[in-house]
Amino acid sequence: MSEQGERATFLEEEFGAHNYKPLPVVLTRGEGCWVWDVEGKSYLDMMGAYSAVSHGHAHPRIVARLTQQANRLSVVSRAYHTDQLGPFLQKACQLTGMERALPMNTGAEAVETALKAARKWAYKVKGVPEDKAEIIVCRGNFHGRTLTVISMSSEPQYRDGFGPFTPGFKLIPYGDSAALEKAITPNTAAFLVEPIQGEAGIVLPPEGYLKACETLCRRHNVLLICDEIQTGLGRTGKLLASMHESVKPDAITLGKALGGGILPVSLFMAKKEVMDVFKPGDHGSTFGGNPLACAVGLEALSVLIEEKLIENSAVLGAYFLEELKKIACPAVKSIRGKGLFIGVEFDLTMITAREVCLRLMKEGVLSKETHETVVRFAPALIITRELIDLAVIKIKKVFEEIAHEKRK
Ligand code: IF1
Repeated sequence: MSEQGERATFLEEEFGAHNYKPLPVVLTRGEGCWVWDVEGKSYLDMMGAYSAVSHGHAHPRIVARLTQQANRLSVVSRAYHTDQLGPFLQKACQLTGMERALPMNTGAEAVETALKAARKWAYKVKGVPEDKAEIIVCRGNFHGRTLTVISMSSEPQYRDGFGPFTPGFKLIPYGDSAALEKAITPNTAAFLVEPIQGEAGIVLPPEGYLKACETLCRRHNVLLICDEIQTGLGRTGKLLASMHESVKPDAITLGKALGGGILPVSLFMAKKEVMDVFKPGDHGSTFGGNPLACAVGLEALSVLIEEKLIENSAVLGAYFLEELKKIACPAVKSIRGKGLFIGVEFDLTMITAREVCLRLMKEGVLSKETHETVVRFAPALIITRELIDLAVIKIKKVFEEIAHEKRK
């Protein structure tokens, strides 16, 4: 690594918290599906910041809108109206079919907002006794890193040393609607679920699972809340992953790509009956709904539709998945995904996903492991067939190298 790279990593090590273990690469520039390190080496970004860069790096329209708005008005707080918030919320509601939206910044904040709304709806509308509301979530969930959100987590590392935890959550197996029915009580406020579990390793539930959960929630007057922060905005080949089964959640959370690959922008969205439990002063955020974020968010939604990124995700995602499945490698246990949301699971007795990512990095492909066994591929939705073919050549080289080593 160059002196510049060494210095950058030293400063991160010396002055930063050690809450990540990044791959040994120092990035300095990004454009479209490409990023460059400080030595000038280019990489295909096949992870897209965990689906936050669906529009590609430095999308011209989004950068232009960002610059224009930044030179006009960025942050004024919600103490006043602005000319950017209403149009952004309207567009988001029109596209998703939700009736109302509450703007926040990060995904975890949108999830926290969802939890507060669900509990307040349980007390004020459903009639659950005060402080008795229960929220059901799935084992293997990932909804963010705040204390209440990790209180719902089944992942020991995400909880270790952070107790005491927020009460009121029930964990059930993912993909099992009978388990949901068994867990529902008269005090159940909501069922919060990822349509496809991302962090767990791109885990797809059985066909019809989400639809069955929707039916159960309706029958028992339980809110169905889909966390679409990673699966939403075209990532799986539909605007929302819940649309694959024509499921209409009572509420959703959006984030990541909503910020156009540039800013943190998130939304909690819901039907009026749920959102209207919030009265002035109940909830808020300094930066939530700031005009700069709204301008970028609106442009991100417009680009998503006008550049047909959702359709591209469906078509090229299917193509990418098929190409990956053609690669023979005994260390690969499974290849799964929907749209451009793909995970390759490796046999840990043969190789770790991190080792695979290191080898991919040397070939000029950037990805990231999850839970030691899964390499995720979630490139920008602007990707072309040519770039997928280029990525497949490099991925194939690494997978076949591994196959050769393991056959010895
Ligand atoms: C990390 C992965 C992890 C999310 C879903 C809410 C949030 C996320 C479905 C919170 C965030 C990020 C967090 C980041 C790595 C990445 C991630 F699944 F995407 F790969 F952690 F598992 N709901 N996921 O996926 O959104 O507050 O981060 O904006 O924490 O390391 P956030």
